[in-house]
Amino acid sequence: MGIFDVFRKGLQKTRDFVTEGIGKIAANIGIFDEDMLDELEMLLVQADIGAACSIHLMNKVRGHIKQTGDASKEAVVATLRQEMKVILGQAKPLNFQKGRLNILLMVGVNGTGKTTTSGKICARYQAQGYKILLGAADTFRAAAIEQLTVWGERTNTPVIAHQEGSDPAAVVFDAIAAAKSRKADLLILDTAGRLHNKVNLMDELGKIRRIIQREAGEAHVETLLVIDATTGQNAVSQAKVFTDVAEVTSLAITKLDGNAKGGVALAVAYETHTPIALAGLGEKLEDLMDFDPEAFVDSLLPQ
Ligand SMILES: Nc1nc2c(ncn2[C@@H]2O[C@H](COP(=O)(O)OP(=O)(O)OP(=O)(O)O)[C@@H](O)[C@H]2O)c(=O)[nH]1
Ligand SMILES: [Mg+2]
Repeated sequence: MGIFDVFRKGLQKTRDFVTEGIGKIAANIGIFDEDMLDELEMLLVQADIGAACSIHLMNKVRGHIKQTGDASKEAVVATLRQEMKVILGQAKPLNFQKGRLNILLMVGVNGTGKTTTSGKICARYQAQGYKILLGAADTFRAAAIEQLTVWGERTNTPVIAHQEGSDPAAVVFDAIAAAKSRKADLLILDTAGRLHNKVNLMDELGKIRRIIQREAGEAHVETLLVIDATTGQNAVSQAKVFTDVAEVTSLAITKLDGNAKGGVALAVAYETHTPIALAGLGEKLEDLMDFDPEAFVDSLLPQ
């Protein structure tokens, strides 16, 4: 299945909700008046696109109608599609290069799919001939370390781990030393994402970043924020906290299979101004694709 088919399947619920809603609103006269535009705005919010992003989209729609005088359903849908693509931006996949040290720092709230996505990314780049190391910098639970170890075994990749409760920054220190001495191309660092306290989170991630800067100043570093698409607007507020405290370079949206609230991808991209690099589409090793903004919009709101 190509990404378009996967998106079409994953976003079916959201698509049906939005397209049926628009059809109903425009059913009588086929053009949008002010009340109908308000209804459309509500519909977007209900589709988990988020209040701010929905208001922004509708401002664009209203502006376009004012400019062209065209309030037809077709014109409204076309403007929405166009502006959704602007929000998602150009496709921006992860940008690693073999032959140098790349470090990928995985961040995000518990259960969003950091460890699973680490394993998937490991498998993908290994297939491209990268020499990879995994670092278990989520030392919060023993199970977290074990889970990463299982992915290491599955992909035949060494895992650098300390004991449960140890200092994540120390794991990062050792993992970088190992990556350098083994001349690894890619070090993937799985972290804990407890969000109990923004200050703690900032301290922990800040400490990890300082170690990376000090010990691997030459490395190409990317910070991938993992977002669970089934958690709706929670995902949006989490994303804001993480992009505030960590230097997030791109997003991975997971669980776009299943019961995804697909509109969340738009809300998160709008609120964080951060590109979505990856889409998680299941629990298996191969269920990872580069995020494709065009295919996403085509699946969410077909012309
Ligand atoms: N359906 C589906 N499930 C996923 C996807 N990605 C991860 N999962 C599942 O989500 C659950 C949590 O994934 P983890 O990778 O353990 O998440 P985590 O962020 O590492 O969680 P913590 O270590 O607790 O912080 C697991 O049951 C995964 O199999 C996905 O793209 N689709
Ligand atoms: Mg984990």
